[in-house]
Amino acid sequence: MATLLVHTPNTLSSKMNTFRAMRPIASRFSKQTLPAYRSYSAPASYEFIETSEPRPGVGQITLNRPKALNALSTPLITELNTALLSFDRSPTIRTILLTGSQKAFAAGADIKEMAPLTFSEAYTTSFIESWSSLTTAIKKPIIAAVSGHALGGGCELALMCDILYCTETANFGQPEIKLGTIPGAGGSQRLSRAVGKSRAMELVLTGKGFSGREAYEWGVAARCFGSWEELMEGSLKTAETIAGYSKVAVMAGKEVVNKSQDLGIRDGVEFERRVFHSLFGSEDQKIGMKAFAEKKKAEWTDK
Ligand code: CO8
Repeated sequence: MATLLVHTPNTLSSKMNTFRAMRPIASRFSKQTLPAYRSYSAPASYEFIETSEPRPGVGQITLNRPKALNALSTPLITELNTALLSFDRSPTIRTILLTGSQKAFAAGADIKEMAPLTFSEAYTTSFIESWSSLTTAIKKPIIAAVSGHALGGGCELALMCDILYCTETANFGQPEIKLGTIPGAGGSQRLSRAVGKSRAMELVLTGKGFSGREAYEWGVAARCFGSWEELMEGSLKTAETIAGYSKVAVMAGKEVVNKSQDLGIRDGVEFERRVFHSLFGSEDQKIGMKAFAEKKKAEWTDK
């Protein structure tokens, strides 16, 4: 399997077609072929990431390209997309944790890979389009645990996740301006929504970094922690908490919050109410409310 997952073809167009490439691979992970627990702990399968199941229901992906501070190369992103999709399809994984090392979440897109790229190559191969597939293809919640550098594409990758936790000293930023370019994976859009136009403009146009503490104070991060150990423990705890709820309700919760980023308040509230109504058709709504009334722990069926 390792040779299939480490995707290093010669042509740029085949390199960029990561999302198409990962489908047949991910489809090999069928319910029949995998054991029920720790089914996705297959560290030997990947070269640039590691996967594990550190807590019941929690799938962890660790970016692991230490010599390049986890710079996001196409092969790394291919592996990341493959791992995300297989966790998303897993019957046992309920929440995903995405992290890097203590030193670097990711120091950006791989500058050495991008340097020779021409406009026509980037345009005709939709360069990096599939890098954002986690925002559309993955239905389970993704928590980003960020320590160290989260720059350029690394910052954008963290911003794509559903919940962002970081250390106080994490180093966020969109330094692309220093390389003669601009953010390309949603940084200008997601940062503007998170921190406001003026602050986002300052960050994008100066390339100035911001700390994990600032990320927390500005609302980019949900929480910040004093140490790497606390970050990982806090992130795992939250992941485990979410993994303990009904899969149906969690998926619906993610869907409605994400819709708020696309819709105006009136349409958003309407959409939320429709999804809320639809949950009265789930078994878990009956189970959850009955368990409350009977002062019992709900045993979810995910139906
Ligand atoms: N790309 C490729 N290699 C990198 C990158 C990168 N982004 N960042 C670090 N490296 C490599 C270095 O070249 C070096 O390799 P080598 O040992 O072979 O020379 C190794 O990692 C260690 O780096 P440093 O020696 O520079 O380590 P320092 O601790 O001195 O500095 C920094 C750490 C400050 C993080 C520094 O490495 C740096 O400034 N890196 C570049 C940061 C940057 O500009 N990032 C933005 C890139 S552009 C981008 O991300 C566009 C986004 C497009 C969309 C992406 C979608 C997900």
